[in-house]
Amino acid sequence: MTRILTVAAAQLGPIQRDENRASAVARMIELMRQAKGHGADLVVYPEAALTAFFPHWWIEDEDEIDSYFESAMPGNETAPLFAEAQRLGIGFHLGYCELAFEEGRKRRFNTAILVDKTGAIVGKYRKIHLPGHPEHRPDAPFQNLEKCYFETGNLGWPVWRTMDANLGMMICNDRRWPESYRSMGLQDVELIVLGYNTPKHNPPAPDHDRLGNFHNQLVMQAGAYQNASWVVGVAKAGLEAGVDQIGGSCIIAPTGEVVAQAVTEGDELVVARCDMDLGKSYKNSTFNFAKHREPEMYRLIVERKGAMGPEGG
Ligand code: CDT
Repeated sequence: MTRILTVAAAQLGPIQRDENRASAVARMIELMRQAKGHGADLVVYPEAALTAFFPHWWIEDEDEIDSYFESAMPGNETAPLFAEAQRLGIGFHLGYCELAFEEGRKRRFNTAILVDKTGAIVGKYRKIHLPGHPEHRPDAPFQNLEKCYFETGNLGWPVWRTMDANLGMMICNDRRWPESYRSMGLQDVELIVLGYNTPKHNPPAPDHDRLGNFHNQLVMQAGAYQNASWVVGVAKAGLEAGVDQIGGSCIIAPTGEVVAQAVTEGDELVVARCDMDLGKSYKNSTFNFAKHREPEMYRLIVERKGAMGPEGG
């Protein structure tokens, strides 16, 4: 019997600075209802989906910083999203900014959760690759202060068995790094979901700007193919508080092919029926890790020994 998971990528257009969570959640619920109409089992929302992407601004006031974080999930404002998902019998993935009290102190993470069709949180991931810079750059057109506002994620890359499939998560910048995919590929992941907030302009390297959409797709298609997994990447797109962000939310098959893609920079749903067994032939042939992968050889190469003899290359 085939294992079809119908997945909806729920791209969000910009959330402006003065838009409250209730409004953002209402937009997400509208997309969730559309997804249900398409027979979706799982809806994937963007990174930090509840507010404008505040790491683009320098904020000094601690209370103001905290106001962009959730100290409970679900909390008062997100409870309607959970209730609707439960009513519709649909799972979802949500990126948000998490305020935690751990090890006797306040901690802030860029977090994502996986919620099953009963409304239960079955998985949590905290972003590991935090891009940008920790210090205020007053001369830059906008900031990229994730290193200032978040701690590095401390939960690794687990893979969860839920909805009859092996699911994993990463967040935005993680998608540019092969080890994010590989860590889950080694756990037989079948579907990786992620959200992103990616400015069209990269102030430290403006010559990369023309390639923003290409690189977005390149890394996710490569990660999907090399690990024989579905990858679903979902943007918060468009002009948000003066920062223009790419769209291009897409659903990518384990073949590396894009099977569905958003065409706007606003709220938009794209849906695909994803066969969770589609990656099997790749996992059993080209990417049979047990047969063809030689971790010991990689270690020797890194240590500049190995294939080229004890003198190194
Ligand atoms: N949110 C996030 O991680 N954004 C980064 C911007 C980096 S600029 C190349 C991203 O990788 O999309």
